[in-house]
Amino acid sequence: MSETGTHASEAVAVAAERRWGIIVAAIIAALVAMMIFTGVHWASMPPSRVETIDPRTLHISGEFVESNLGTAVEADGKVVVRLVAQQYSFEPQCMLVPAGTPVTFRGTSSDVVHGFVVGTTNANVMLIPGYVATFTTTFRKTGAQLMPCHEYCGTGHAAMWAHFQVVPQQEFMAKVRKGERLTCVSR
Ligand SMILES: [Cu+2]
Repeated sequence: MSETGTHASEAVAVAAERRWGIIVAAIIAALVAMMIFTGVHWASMPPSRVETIDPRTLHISGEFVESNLGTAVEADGKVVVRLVAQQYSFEPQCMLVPAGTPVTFRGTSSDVVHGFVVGTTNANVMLIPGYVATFTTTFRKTGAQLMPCHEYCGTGHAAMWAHFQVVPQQEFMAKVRKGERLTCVSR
C-alpha cells in the first residue's frame, strides 16, 4: 500500500467523523432549544417539579372535592377546569369551556393511571394517581367533542369517556355574569 493510499482513507475517515460530529451537535442543540422553548414558553416543568397530591384525600378535602370540580373562572379571570378520573368515569361527566380563551386543566386520578384527549384537538394528558397534571390550551372551534380515556385502566376502559362542549366566548361570559353554573352536565 502506498503512502498516498493511507492518507486518502484517513481523509475520508476524518471527513466522515467531522460530518457526524456536526449532525450530532445539531441534534443536541435542537433538543436543548426544545427544552428551553417548552420551559420558557409553555412553562413546563421537569418531572421533579410536578405537583403531588394524596389520592386518598381527593373526595374529602382540598382542591379536588366534588363541589370544586368542573369549570371555574378564578379571581384573576383565568378559566380553569378541574377533573378527577377514576375507574371508569371522569368527574364531571361533561366539561364546558369558552372558545378562543386560554383554558387551564388541572386533573388527577383517584385510583390507577388514566388519561384523556379532547376529540380531535391536541388537548391530551396522562392522569397519574398522586400527581396533578396541568396544561393550558385554547380551543378554536365551538361544538361538542368526546373525551375518551386513552390509557388502558381496566376491564371498563373502553366505556370510559366524558363529554366536552366548547361554546362561543360571549355565551360563556354571559353565563359567568349571570352567575349560572358553568357546566354541561344535565341534571
Ligand atoms: Cu381510564
